[in-house]
Parts: sequence; structure tokens; C-alpha cells
Amino acid sequence: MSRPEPFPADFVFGAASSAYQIEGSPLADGAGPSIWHEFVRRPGVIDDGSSGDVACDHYHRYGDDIGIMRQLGLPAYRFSVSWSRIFPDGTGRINGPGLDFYRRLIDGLRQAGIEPYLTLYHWDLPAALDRRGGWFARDSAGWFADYAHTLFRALGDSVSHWMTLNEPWVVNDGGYLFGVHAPGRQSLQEPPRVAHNLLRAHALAVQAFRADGNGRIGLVVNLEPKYRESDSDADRIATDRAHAYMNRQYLDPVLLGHYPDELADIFAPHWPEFSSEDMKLLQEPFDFLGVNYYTRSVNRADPSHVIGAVPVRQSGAEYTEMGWEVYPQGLTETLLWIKRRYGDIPLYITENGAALADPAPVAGHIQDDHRIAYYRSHLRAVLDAMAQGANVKGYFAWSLLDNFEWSCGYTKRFGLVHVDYATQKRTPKASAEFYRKVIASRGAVLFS
Ligand code: IFM
Repeated sequence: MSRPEPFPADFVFGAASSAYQIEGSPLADGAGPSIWHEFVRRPGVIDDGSSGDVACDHYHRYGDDIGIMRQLGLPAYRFSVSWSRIFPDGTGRINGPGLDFYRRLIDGLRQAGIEPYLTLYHWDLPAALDRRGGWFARDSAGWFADYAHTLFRALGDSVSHWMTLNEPWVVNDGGYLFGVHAPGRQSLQEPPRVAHNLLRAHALAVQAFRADGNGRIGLVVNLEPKYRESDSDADRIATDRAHAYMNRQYLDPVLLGHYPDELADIFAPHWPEFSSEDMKLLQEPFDFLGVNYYTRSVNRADPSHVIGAVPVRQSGAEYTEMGWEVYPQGLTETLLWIKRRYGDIPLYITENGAALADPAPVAGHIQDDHRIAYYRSHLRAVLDAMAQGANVKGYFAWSLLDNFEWSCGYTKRFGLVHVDYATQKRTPKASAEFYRKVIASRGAVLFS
């Protein structure tokens, strides 16, 4: 008797990556520097002092990597384009060889029967644009729309799924509030306008897509359900603030037409009045929402923290190497929360995965059972949400390859495929084989 196939036939499985984290050769073939290329050169900002200069050398090895995707039976691959490979100065002159790299990648994917899902911005702003104010500059929205428009025209015949921004919350929180990510600014004044400009950029790109693009376009946010440590008023207010700051800041404006009230409080006296024209622009309809899910947080009030809340570790809970609690039911909750609050927008899980200490290879085999358990529980959580009505269209594992994990450098490994950074040898882990079976059985293996 054949097993039931829990995921519908049109559900898309894939794996995800991003340009700076895997490509290497950031200045090759006429590319300009990005803010990450410059940021990693500051002493002390990356845990192991590393950079994305070589990373997984995907810029040269993309053909082999497509071969690996094919072995895994991946129907889709989510990657990002490095803006400064296309526009070395951020705007103006187009760098043909940069565009050619992505054409080769996309052609290779298509020839292998793998559907490309293209993210326009995964954190690597051209450094030239940072010198013009970066995302704090109101002009940034137009710079991004022009770049997006160029890609819609150049690649629109072979890419049908587009994502504007990856995790605008991280861009702003890491890059402009706390300075632990590029461009390393630490400001209370900039983040409200940075958030607004990011969302204006997203909306203008969607408008350009409607005028000159093919297929479907969406926004990718990272979401974490926020719990409170106690029922005290202080913890309740703090948790509401954490939720507004991380989860609602980038969704309420685009889907409901206003920012959460808590933000004015958090950023007082720097919270600006935004014009009604701007707020209308932000509501430009888009086709799907990408959700990156890793964990939840349990919050305690802490007036000394900018947001007024700090996450508290849970005793007895399991944590990944990132210090993130393994909490699969949070994914179900998050998907259902989106539907309740914002309506029935089609959803993709655009990232989900875990950095875990992998066991040493035995005869070239890496038995990462803990990662298999993570994927199993989270894929089941997606099915739970779907059974309760969440409109989930696809799931992308983070990540295809071990890669450069931003301020953690190469100290954290999220990959389905192990990368030996000294030799660039790729070794699929046991989790890759498990994911292959998930895809081949459309999820039946999750229950065996
Ligand atoms: O590696 C990152 C990715 O670039 C964005 N989402 C979270 C991942 C894990 O931290």
C-alpha cells in the first residue's frame, strides 16, 4: 500500500542561500564593494576574523553546486543577487559580466530542472550607496527600484519568483541600531526612517515589477513568536513592544496601512510623522509573503534595553549553536497568526534550519541526527499549520551549504551540505539525504 503524501503536489521544496554568504570573489569581473566587503575589514567585528572573500567559492563552483542540488532532487533554489556586481557604484553604469554570472547560474538551474527563486536584496548594499547615506537616505528607495527594474528586464524571461528584501528587520536592527552588521551604525535616530525607506523600496520595486516584470513577487520577513516570562504588567508591555518591533513593524504598514503604536514609544523622540502618500505607497499589493522562521523568544521587561525587553533562556529547552531555542510549534503559531491578522496571503517558508555542532565525519559520512530532528519537527509544524488553514505554498531549507554566518564568520554551520573551507570539498550530510527523501515522498518520510 502506498503511503499518504502529506504535502500537496504543487507544494514547492527548495534550499536557500545568499550571495555574500557563499559566492566569494566579491570584486570579480568589475563588481564594486558592498557594505559587507568593507565591514568585515573592521577589527573585531567578525568572531573568527574571517570574511566572504572566498566563502564557498560558489562564484566559480556554481556548476558543481547545481549538480549537488540535482542529486538532492531539489525542485527549487532560492539565492540572492549581489547588487554591486550589477551596479558597481550602486546606480548608473551596469556591469555586464556581473549580470552574466547570474544568467549562467539561472540557465544552469533551469537546465537541471530547478526553479530559481531570486532575492533582490540580502543585506549587501553597494558601499557607494552607503556613502550617500545608505538606507537612511530617502533616495535609497529609488536606487533599489532602479536596480530591481534592471533585473526584471534582464532576467524576467527565466525567473518567475522574485523577492524584494530579505529580513528588513535584521538589516535595520543589526546594521543601524546595534551596529553588529554592516554598515555598523549605532543610532536611535536612524532606524525609524531606515525601516520606512526599506518598505518604500519594496513597494516601488513591486510597482516596477507590475510595469515590467513577469511572475510573482513577495517580501521576506523573519518572524518570532514573542512570549512573556510572567503575567506581570511590565512583562506584558515589554513583550508587546518586542512583538511590535520585530514582527509587526514590517508587516502592519504593508498589509494594514499603519505602523504599530508601540514604535513611537520605543523610538521617542525620533519617531517621525510619515505622509499619507507614503503610507498609501507602502500598501502596494504583492503576491506572497516569505517567512523565515528559526525560533521563539520568551521576554522579560528590562528598562535598560532600548526595546524594553530581553529574551530569557528556558531551562530544559534545547538550543542551537546560535543560542536559539528549538521551538517548532512556534512555526505553526506564526503561520496561523499571519492568517488571523493579515488574511489569506500565500506563504512560503523562505528559510528554516539550524546551526548545530556536527559530529566528526566517519569515512566521509556526517550523521547529523540533530539537524534531521530539527527539520522533521519543523516540517511537521508546517503541515499542522496547513491542516488548520494556513496557505503555505513552499518550504526552503536554510541552508544548502555551510557558509559565512555574518558576524559569526565560519563558526556556525547551517548546511545540508558540509563545506571543507580549506579544500572547498562538499559532502552532503545525513540531513541532505533525509531532505531528499522528504521531497521524494512529499513528506511521507516525516512519519516513518
Ligand atoms: O544566515 C542567515 C541568513 O542570511 C538570514 N536569515 C537567518 C540566517 C541564519 O542566521
